[in-house]
Amino acid sequence: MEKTLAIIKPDAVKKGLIGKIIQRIEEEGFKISGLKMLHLTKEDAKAFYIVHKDKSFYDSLTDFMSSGEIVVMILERENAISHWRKVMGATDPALAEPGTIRHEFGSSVERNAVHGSDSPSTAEWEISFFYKDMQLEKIK
Ligand code: DAT
Ligand code: MG
Repeated sequence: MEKTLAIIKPDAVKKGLIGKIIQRIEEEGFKISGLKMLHLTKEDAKAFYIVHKDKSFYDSLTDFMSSGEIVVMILERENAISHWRKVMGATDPALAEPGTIRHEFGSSVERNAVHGSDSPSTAEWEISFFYKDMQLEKIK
């Protein structure tokens, strides 16, 4: 089964949406094979979003992502990567389709409630960013 990395971002955690988002994930047929809550430092957030280091929003995005608790999950399903991106909706909640998580719960392009990997190589890199080899052995 394909795996992807999902994050419930600080805005959604602060709004008390962890339960609703996890319920949706399970209803969509994902198996949650890793789950933890953590609070990224600014340095952690900069490392995770290094691909965006030259973007104008990098500083603000990494401030936001280190502003509170997040919930990090490994999701497994057939076509997990593309299916999770479909359930999340477009990056900008204003453009996200009704019924998507970002349409329902996002409040701006930056505070868009959830993250999802965008390709198999990104998923592999993002999963290993949060889960070290020893932990991964245990959830195979
Ligand atoms: P996605 O999260 O849909 O994969 P992305 O990888 O292009 O989107 O950007 C990563 C995050 O950066 C995104 O979830 C929110 C933030 N972001 C993207 N574009 C932005 C913009 N124009 N202004 C502010 N934040 C932005
Ligand atoms: Mg992305």
